[in-house]
Amino acid sequence: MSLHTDEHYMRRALTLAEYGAGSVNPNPLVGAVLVKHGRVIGEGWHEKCGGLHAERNALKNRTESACGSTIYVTLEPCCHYGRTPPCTEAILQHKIARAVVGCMDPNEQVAGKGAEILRAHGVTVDTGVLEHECQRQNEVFLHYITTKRPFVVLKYAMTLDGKIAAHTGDSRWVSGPESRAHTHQTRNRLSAIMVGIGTVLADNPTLSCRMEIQHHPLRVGRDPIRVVCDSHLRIPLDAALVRTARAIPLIVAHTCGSREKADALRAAGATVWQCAAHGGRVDLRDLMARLGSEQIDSVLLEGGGALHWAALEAGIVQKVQAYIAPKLVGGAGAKSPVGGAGFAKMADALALHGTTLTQLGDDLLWEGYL
Ligand code: AOF
Ligand code: ZN
Repeated sequence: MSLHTDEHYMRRALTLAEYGAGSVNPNPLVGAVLVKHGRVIGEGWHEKCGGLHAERNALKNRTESACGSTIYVTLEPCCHYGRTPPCTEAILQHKIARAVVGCMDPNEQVAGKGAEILRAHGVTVDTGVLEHECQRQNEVFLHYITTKRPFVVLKYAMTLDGKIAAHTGDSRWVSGPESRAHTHQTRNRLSAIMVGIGTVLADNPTLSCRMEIQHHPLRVGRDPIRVVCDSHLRIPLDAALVRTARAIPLIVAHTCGSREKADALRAAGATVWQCAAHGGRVDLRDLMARLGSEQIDSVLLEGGGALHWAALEAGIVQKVQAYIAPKLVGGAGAKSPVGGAGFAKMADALALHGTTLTQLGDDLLWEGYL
């Protein structure tokens, strides 16, 4: 089988894996394609956490015996009993001859053992096909399974002159419709969305996922859990976030709010966490540890500037998504995406690596990793 053919089927497996976006967390996105005599005889993906793995779904959907076939799978097949039995057993039972793997699974229960077991039973295993793409698709899972902390994406939209709002605070809209649709795809993909109390008081957002999800068979997004950093519990009981707390989970993280306010928020359906303090504010490392222990594998950080700086300073951010709109709004007092004290020297600035640029309508999306 040529490398070209392997990459072709792995690309198909990547497309299938993407259909699980929004439903699999904290599990990985995984796609699988079964190929026999140059024909696809089965396809599947991991549809939801707790459901069948991609390999078993591809086998379930097969149109003929998988004996002697090749399975293309974006992640190393598992070999452990989790919520579901090992995929390696299914591969062996069905006498699959070859497994082509995108990237390895660092879950310590798997971590190379899946491939090893298959090889020990005579299955040809080739690894690392479109490895980089497969790792990027599962950046959330790969981070969470190894650190038990959520993968944090810092997201903002700014004008070409670096403002996230006019000097009056008006910010509807900085970016264009294509960028905003893209943001909703990300809200669907990540488990939680986090803002500071300043953003809640200024914009009264709902932080839901309102857009149709492209590349998804059902085309509906799901809402991320909302998290607000609110040291003094200043969030109004009639804030949109609180009013929708029974329908979409809301976590309010504070350090020194009153017990009465905490009780009132709980009565409205919110979850209230008292967190450790760091410089008088919610200790973000403590908060990330708690979110991680609640199976929240990812957080989209959507403002404001003070929280962004605190998050960068605490070292909890993995990825930056900056939407840049070709507009100039000016204003010495107009806010920029990252506030706080800032670094004194340009040489100290945080540099992103692995950057990509995507054009979305007239806007540019600049993504990179810290
Ligand atoms: C695969 N294919 O489609 C998935 C894998 O609780 P479980 O049974 O769903 O197991 C979850 C673990 O299994 C997860 O942490 C990851 O290591 C692996 N997920 N593996 O071969 C799949 N979803
Ligand atoms: Zn599995």
